[in-house]
Amino acid sequence: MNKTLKNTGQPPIKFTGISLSAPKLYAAGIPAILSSLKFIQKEVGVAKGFKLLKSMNQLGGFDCPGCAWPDPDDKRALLSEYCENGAKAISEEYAKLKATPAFFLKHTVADLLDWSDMELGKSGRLTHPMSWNPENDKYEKVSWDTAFELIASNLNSLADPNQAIFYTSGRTSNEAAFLYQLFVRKLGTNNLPDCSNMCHESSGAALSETLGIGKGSVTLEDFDHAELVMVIGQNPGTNHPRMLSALRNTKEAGGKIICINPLPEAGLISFKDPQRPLDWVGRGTDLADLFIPVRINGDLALIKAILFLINEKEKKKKGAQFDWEFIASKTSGFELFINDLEKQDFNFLVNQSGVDEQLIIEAAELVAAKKKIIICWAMGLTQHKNAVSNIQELVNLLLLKGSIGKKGAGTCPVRGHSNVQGDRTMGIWEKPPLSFLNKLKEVFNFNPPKEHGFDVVEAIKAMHNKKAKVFIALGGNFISATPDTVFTSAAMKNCDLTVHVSTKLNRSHLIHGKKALILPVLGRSELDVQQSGEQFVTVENSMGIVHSSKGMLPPSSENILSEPALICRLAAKTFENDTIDWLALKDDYSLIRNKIEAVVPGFESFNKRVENPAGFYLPNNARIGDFSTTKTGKANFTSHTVEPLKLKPKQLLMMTIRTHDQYNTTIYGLNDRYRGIYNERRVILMHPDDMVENFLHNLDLVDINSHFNNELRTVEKFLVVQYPIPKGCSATYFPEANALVPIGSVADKSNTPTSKYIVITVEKHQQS
Ligand SMILES: Nc1nc2c(c(=O)[nH]1)N[C@H]1C(S)=C(S)[C@@H](COP(=O)(O)OP(=O)(O)OC[C@H]3O[C@@H](n4cnc5c(=O)[nH]c(N)nc54)[C@H](O)[C@@H]3O)O[C@H]1N2
Ligand SMILES: Nc1nc2c(c(=O)[nH]1)N[C@H]1C(S)=C(S)[C@@H](COP(=O)(O)OP(=O)(O)OC[C@H]3O[C@@H](n4cnc5c(=O)[nH]c(N)nc54)[C@H](O)[C@@H]3O)O[C@H]1N2
Ligand SMILES: [Mo]
Repeated sequence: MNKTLKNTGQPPIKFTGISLSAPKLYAAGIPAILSSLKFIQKEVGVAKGFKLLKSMNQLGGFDCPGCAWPDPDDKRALLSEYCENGAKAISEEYAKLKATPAFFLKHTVADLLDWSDMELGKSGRLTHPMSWNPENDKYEKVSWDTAFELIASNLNSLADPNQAIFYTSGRTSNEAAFLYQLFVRKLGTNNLPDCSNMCHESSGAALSETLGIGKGSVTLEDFDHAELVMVIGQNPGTNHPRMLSALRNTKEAGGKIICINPLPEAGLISFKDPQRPLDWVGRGTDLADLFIPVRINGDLALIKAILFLINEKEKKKKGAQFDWEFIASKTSGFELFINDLEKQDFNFLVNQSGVDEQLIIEAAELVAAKKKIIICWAMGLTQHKNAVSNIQELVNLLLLKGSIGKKGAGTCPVRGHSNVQGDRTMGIWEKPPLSFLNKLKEVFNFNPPKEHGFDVVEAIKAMHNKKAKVFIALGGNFISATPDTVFTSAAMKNCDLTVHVSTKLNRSHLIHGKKALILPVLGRSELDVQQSGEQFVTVENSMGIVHSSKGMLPPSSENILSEPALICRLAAKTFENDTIDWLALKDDYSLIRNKIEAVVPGFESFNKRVENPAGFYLPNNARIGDFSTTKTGKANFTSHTVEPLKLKPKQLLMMTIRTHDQYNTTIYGLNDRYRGIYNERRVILMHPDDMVENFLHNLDLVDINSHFNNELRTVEKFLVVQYPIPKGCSATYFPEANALVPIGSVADKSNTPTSKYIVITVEKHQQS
């Protein structure tokens, strides 16, 4: 099937039998518990499943491989810190089924390309290192030594180390990440793209410039003290379910919540806490005091309009709105900012936000009276051309209110992968700061390269034009997660060698270079025993707490390695007689932590402090109101222009979003329960008026064209689903629609693909 499609890296077109119901108005509750139990029973089995849940996110247990939302610092009741999607994440990781060499013997790569993403993942845990044999188009078992020799000889024969690319996904532990970047820099390149480049890179860029730290400033406790929490461009009910408890705490302490999202996501409206049986029968907690259905990328205009109204109020009564003392002592650039704000045309802003003026007035009223504000955001803000501006405009709001560096207030970029923030701290970054490189030099006695490396988009382009020849991925699913699938697919196939360090089979293993390896590793839940005994690793959550994570179940196979061991053995093979004793580091992870302590600020007495099972906070200048790390030495106001939306007739904006049954490219199931869309992923959510204008009915089959500059990209056969989405906006699921995200369409400054802003037209599919 789909002969021409499947070699382009896109999932095959298979329809699974859609059914629809009304979108849900609350998140969690009994359906969430039932759904978790179903997954655990099916994928892991009851006994092991219960053992897993008991240990997940508990003090001394292992860190949930799902999202990066933090756990409470102190009390954690049995089973209390799991959520439905955490249960799915762990069931998916510790699967009963195994993708053994016998499995690969049965299926050629060409055959596997016909499998859906869900089917690939459900083939089970990888058990042996595998090497692709071009003669029979199958992956075959190899020894670890052979695999390492192949990689080492390819790396050592490159004319320039910058011809190799080393991707990282955000599940990698601190220990593995630190070793990996050390290996890569010792080799001589900063080509360390990571999933962050597609995720919160825009947040990092925006916050570093304005507040002098690329991370958020709040702690979990701040939610108990906030007068107002704004949740913008984020779907916590699905992607960070444990965040709903924090929002509930805000409400119970008398705080207000504003949600800004094109979609009325269930978790934004109301929440029934699975840990509170009384909630199950009642209404639960109403979360949003105000829900604003912003147009896709209407946020900058919307926030500016709110600030405009607040400034008008301030002019009437000085000091009622702005925190003048904070502005005077802590910030820079206020005059420029306020002059620019006063010049704005309010009606233009209202118009560009796509929101009724009345709602903006209500939002301004809610913001007006408050001085302790937390702003949370995720991909709905970061994956736009003007993503950095979006976030900096939010910073402007916080600065006007003096709402940062104090209890109950601050920035909360809600991170995705469970250790994506830690990986950055460990140096997984194509643009490492000089201070970090100098420390590496001092501690390890070599000259790390200073030239910046490739980020994700640049890496794809480099492989496409054959400047890069070796691609190695520590986790992740590069083909399906990156933009412009057809282009990226051609890029990967250009490589001489592609290597994937993975737990499960995915499409990136099937769209490969001239030589290809799959190297299986331990997951979070598994016991990691090395020469010096049982090991644990460490991770950093969304709020900068570093803590240990220790697996407890027997490894899925005796032939798999831990990530740290894999990197050490590869390094030892690549650099013979190296000054770094890689094999000793592998035997005892506390030695790796000593090296981290020597290089990375904030990790003093690392091994000692991590003995506290709740972990420790890393230093955070914004949290304590110290902005001396910015260029001006103060927190910076910034001014941003709202570009008017220019669409041609029939063009719509499209965002690519996650369903309730997936973890990025890992598809747990086919239901998007909260949105009432069951058993199908190939859908496009549309406003009824846009359907009428295009002569479309519910469940019509359409092709979607993406228009960027003069380029045209098309995907075929999506089912139209009428949905409460603002007119002119539409939504599809990631990764099915990634072929529509142009490689050239990226955010200013962060170079993040604009996965939430794709200009499309739809047309009825013509049966050929
Ligand atoms: N279960 C589960 N958990 C996950 C993940 C997962 O796939 N599954 N992924 C993890 C990762 S890596 C990440 S980064 C996070 C992602 O977490 P989210 O950012 O919540 O994920 P998305 O599905 O991309 O949803 C973006 C939300 O932004 C809204 N949105 C889109 N465009 C706009 C816009 O222009 N303006 C506004 N205001 N809103 C907009 C969408 O309607 C949607 O509700 O979750 C993490 N946690
Ligand atoms: N269109 C569109 N594209 C997007 C997004 C979007 O919203 N829209 N979101 C972007 C975002 S926010 C992100 S973060 C990226 C995600 O990009 P990635 O991180 O590259 O993708 P994942 O789907 O999370 O990776 C899943 C694979 O990781 C492997 N894996 C799982 N656990 C482990 C482990 O413990 N160790 C190792 N070594 N491997 C493991 C498994 O083999 C699994 O198949 O996608 C981005 N792409
Ligand atoms: Mo992410």
